[in-house]
Amino acid sequence: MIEIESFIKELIKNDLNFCSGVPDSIFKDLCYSFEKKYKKNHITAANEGSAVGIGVGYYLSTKKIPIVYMQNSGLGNAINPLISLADENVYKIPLFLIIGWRGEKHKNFIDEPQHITQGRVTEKFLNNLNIKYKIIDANSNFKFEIKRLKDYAKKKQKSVALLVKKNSFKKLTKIKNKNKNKKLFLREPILELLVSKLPKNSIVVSTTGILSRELNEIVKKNNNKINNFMCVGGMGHAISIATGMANKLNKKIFCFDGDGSITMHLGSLATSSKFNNLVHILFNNYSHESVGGHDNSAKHVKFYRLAKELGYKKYLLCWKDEHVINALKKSIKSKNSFFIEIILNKGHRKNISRPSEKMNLLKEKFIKSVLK
Ligand SMILES: Cc1ncc(C[n+]2csc(CCOP(=O)(O)OP(=O)(O)O)c2C)c(N)n1
Repeated sequence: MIEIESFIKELIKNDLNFCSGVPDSIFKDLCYSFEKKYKKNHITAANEGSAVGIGVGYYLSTKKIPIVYMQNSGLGNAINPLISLADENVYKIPLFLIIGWRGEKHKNFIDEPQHITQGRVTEKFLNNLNIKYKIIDANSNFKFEIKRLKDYAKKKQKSVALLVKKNSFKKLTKIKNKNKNKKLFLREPILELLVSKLPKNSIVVSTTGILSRELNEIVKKNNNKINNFMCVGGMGHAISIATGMANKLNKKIFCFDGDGSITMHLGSLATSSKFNNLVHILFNNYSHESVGGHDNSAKHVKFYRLAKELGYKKYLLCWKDEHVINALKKSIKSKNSFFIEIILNKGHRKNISRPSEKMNLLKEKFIKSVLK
């Protein structure tokens, strides 16, 4: 396996002194090391397209090649600035991409449904984009690959990519990513509380990552008391799905969102806030917990205040059970768009199950109950 320290040393030796990206579980410890080692030369981006933009800005001010890192799910977000801005037919700005390969085909491993197609088309994407790439795994000669790609990017002024397989990097032994404020609660009991207080058959659209898995278990335990649609992919779009539903249905639509996800496509709130039957609940643990607990780029943002500016008519901040119960009650009665921010501790159970049913069947079941 590749030692993260040697890998970073090699990047720096090749004058790759700056990085921006969105964290990924495939190389979560590497993302930590980027935060720790690159310090001011590291910027966590709101989304992968924005990471490309930040990289372009770095190049324009230094004429040096930036590292842009992401999970392959984020390629879609990155493609627009990659091909319409950094591309060889436009400004010819070289980027050194490091991409985590979810959904890579293994003999004994099938990834989650949202990663299957993305995993299959990742190499095709890179080929179509005319981006030279190298695949690395635990046994790769990474020093050779980094140098070769970097030299090519510099000479041709074109972007290159390292496509990283699962389990390529050795785990770090010391990671301090616990959020120690014991007074704050964890998300799972709050989800349980919310499900217990929501009216039967409430419609909930839940965000990408562990929140949806926790909610899925809770809903099952409660005999499908609510109708939950899990936005398993399309990170950041749960609120837009809820908006599309709120526009068509004459009932309350709840969206359970995460801070990383809400940040990714924040502009969507200017649209969702116009819908008076929408209740947007943000579970803010200040981190991308699902992929390893890295800091979110928006730790300083007071989302409940921002929600007001973006048009939500009611907005509340909660950090205790009684706040949550009260806020939910008010939102259920309200005739206005409603935003609730819940401040949480980081942390989740290690054995939360994944949905076992086919996504398509879950969708059919969901629509059937919505239309009932
Ligand atoms: C476009 C895209 N980029 C990155 C990912 C990987 N990813 C999945 S969940 C997640 C973190 C979500 O953070 P947040 O919304 O704060 O929820 P939390 O993980 O804290 O529960 C990330 C980065 C993804 N699925 N899609």
